[in-house]
Amino acid sequence: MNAKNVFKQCVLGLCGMATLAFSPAFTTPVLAHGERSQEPFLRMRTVNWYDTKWVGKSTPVNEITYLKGSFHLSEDWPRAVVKPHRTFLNVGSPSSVFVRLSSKMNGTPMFNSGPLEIGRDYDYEVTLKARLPGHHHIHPMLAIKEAGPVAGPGGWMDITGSYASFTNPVKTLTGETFDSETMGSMTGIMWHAFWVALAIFWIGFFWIRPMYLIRARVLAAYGDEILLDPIDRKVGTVVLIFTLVVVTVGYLAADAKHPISVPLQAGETKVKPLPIKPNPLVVEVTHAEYDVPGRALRMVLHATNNGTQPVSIGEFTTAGIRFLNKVGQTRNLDPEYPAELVAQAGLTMDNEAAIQPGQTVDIKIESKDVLWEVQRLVDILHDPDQRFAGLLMSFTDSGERLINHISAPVLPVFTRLGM
Ligand SMILES: [Cu+2]
Repeated sequence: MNAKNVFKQCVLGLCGMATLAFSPAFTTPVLAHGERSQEPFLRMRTVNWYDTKWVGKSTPVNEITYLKGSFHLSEDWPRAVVKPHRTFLNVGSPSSVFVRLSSKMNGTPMFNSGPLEIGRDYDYEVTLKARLPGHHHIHPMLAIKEAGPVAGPGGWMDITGSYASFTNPVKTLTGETFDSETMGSMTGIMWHAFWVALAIFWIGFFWIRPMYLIRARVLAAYGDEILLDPIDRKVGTVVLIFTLVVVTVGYLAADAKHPISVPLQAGETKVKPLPIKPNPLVVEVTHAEYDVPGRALRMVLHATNNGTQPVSIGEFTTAGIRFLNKVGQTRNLDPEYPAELVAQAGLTMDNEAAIQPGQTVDIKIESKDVLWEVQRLVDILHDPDQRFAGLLMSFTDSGERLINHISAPVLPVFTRLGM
């Protein structure tokens, strides 16, 4: 059995253990991996994901698939969260079930991190190569420096086949081809084993001459002077010199073997946001409240249609969760979107009529569903600034989709008021 096979057997063994450890969790149908515990102000008021597509519900090992969609960076970005000065587009998955071959934002490669603009929109596409077979919950994810990763909506993607047949050949700029799955793994294992052995020797040496507890008591009673044994000093000096020599020789050897290397994350990606589309619909939230027993966010929208066509509201989406009415269902709902994140008839309005050109209306709109509780978005009511944000999607008669970012403070209410 060669090094390559040893490494693959280790990966399979670890995955097997992980599957066994987590298998009881998969007895419930829509269990994911903890995204609901992310604070709702982060999920609703930073990255507003939309049009997420998990391309290829089932992909054989070694085949390519995609995760794509769009997001808007909320104008209501919380004061407590660091602004997106440095961000990195990633995929949230249970371990490296896919290899991310490339990620692009508005067509720009995103192998480096870079700044993004609040209030603007971005399209993204991540190219994934299937690696570990299974039924996996996959999220788009935007890592924001000093704020953490913000996960988008999760959808299931299956990988079929066998990991044993997985290869990931990479051609370097110097013309060499190697399998990145196994390249350098024995070197990594060797260095881990070496440092573990050195650490065991170091701890073991002080362990047997006398035990820690005895040393601690001597230290407390008489100070450290009488603990300094000449042999301790000698061994300490030898280990220090040995470590420095090993690190230096190791560095020089690696540098001689691979003289041309490109440090990752040395640069910065500058992505242009999508152009701002003219939006004839102006929307402002003049009042918002969350009905706790009714599980409904109720808003009063002050909307003006400055366009030439009637506009119908069809969807309110926040944190990847979608509240739709009939208009939204027919005009905007991709049937592949995870059903557990959609409130099919979750959006109602006191006036369903389209907003006519030149008209200004005050609409009472309600997004009502148990998803507010299930997805733990109701926790905004425990925040010091009780606010929500999300995207309101409306449609003109000619089929154009208008997206308005809306946000407002939310008042909790416990009885249904006459809204
Ligand atoms: Cu998940």
